[in-house]
Amino acid sequence: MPQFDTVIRNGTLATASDVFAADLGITGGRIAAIGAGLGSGEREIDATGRLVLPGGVDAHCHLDQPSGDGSLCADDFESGTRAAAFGGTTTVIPFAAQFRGQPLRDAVADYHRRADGKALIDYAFHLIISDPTPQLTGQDLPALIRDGYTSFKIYMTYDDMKLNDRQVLELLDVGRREGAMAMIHAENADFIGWLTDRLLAAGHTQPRYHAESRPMLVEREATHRAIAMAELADVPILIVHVSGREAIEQIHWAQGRGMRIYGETCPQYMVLTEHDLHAHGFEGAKCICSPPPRDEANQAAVWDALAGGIFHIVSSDHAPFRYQDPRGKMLHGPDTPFNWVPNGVPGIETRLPILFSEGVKKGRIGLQRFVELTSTNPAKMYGLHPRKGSLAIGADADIVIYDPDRRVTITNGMLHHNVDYTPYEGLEVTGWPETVLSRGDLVIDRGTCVAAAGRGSFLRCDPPELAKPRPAIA
Ligand code: DUC
Ligand code: ZN
Ligand code: ZN
Repeated sequence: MPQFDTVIRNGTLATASDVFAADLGITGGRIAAIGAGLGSGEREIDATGRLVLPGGVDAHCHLDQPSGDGSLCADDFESGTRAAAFGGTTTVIPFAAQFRGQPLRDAVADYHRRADGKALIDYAFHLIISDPTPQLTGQDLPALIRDGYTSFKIYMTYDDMKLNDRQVLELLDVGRREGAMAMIHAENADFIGWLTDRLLAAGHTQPRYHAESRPMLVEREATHRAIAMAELADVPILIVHVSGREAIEQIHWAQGRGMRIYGETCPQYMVLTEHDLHAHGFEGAKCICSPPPRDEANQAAVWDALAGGIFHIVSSDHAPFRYQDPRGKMLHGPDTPFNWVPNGVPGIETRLPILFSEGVKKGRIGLQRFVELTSTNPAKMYGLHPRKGSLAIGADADIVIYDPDRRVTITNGMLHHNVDYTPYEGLEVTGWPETVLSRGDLVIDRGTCVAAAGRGSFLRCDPPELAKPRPAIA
């Protein structure tokens, strides 16, 4: 009689703190044992020469998220979570976005309908607040936080989403009272509007001008203001998708003053530059995202902050829009002006491989730091730890068996999202996820998806420990 449902044998286990040789036993969807020479399993997986990692937690991705401009989010919860799983991610936290005028509960119900019966892996939701009425701040948001939606995103830009400073402060105050994590998109909307009008008036409509309409100082100013608001409200915040040095300096400065300011960055800021927006014809639109990719010096600053501990998490910010598509990047035809091009790049499947190859393999970060940034910290940041994000007895058996030596040239044809391009076409990486388990179930078996849509479960998040204000010590 086998002792375990599954035993993963002879692998090298890596957590945020340790790397060691061991077998791992799974029973009832949870990790039941870690040790040498474990008893038999009903299923035996040989992980010789492989890394055994906690499954990735992609805490910033957009799935089946409608926008007001008529563009279409190319991935729904089925294609998006399948692609995520192929890339070694076992938990996603996309957004339930509120339209102005929409009751927040209705937005949440809408996204549950979108996810239900489709997701292949487990998922939680962040809220996006675009209309912070007294009803929302007084009743609806606190109730949802108590129901397990313990994080919300605030936009300082985008006309249909942006909040003014007073509204941001009101929301940070709710987060403080109820124990939720606030994620801030930090770009100054008026600066962008002013620069955009000048560029368009000069006839500069091509994709490359997207970067000129949102220079680093636009992000630096908003990052500083967000930190000041967090200080005033006395609450931790996370600055999402940080693109370069000047914003990093603001976060580092705040951390140096003892503030709980967290930072997220994404692979696009490690391997793309604004030069990619200059590509021939309209091709640069493929890399339009906000904030935009910067230059090599900013890439180096991002790597320093990853290695030096300033960043806490690496997410994909997967925002999938098709290129050759009137509901995608070519929303207003093949010469769509930069300010009408849907913002975002796909990257849910390539997040781990790019960070592993460019980071671990090239010696910029260690393996434990890789696990921390891609799995453990995102689980902690959003109240899912220790259930997710670690290889610990009793944790969900969400596991990636990773081939650290497989050499892959990324092409869109090998990816599983519903997008007709990848911004990483031709990028050579070393290391790729081979087999992926979610709650002990095989999802990806040596490169083949064996899971059914709808097996993923909704996760209620706890109030994150990291969202707690610093205690006042007399
Ligand atoms: N920027 C965002 O803020 N969200 C989606 C994609 C993007 O580029
Ligand atoms: Zn954003
Ligand atoms: Zn985003």
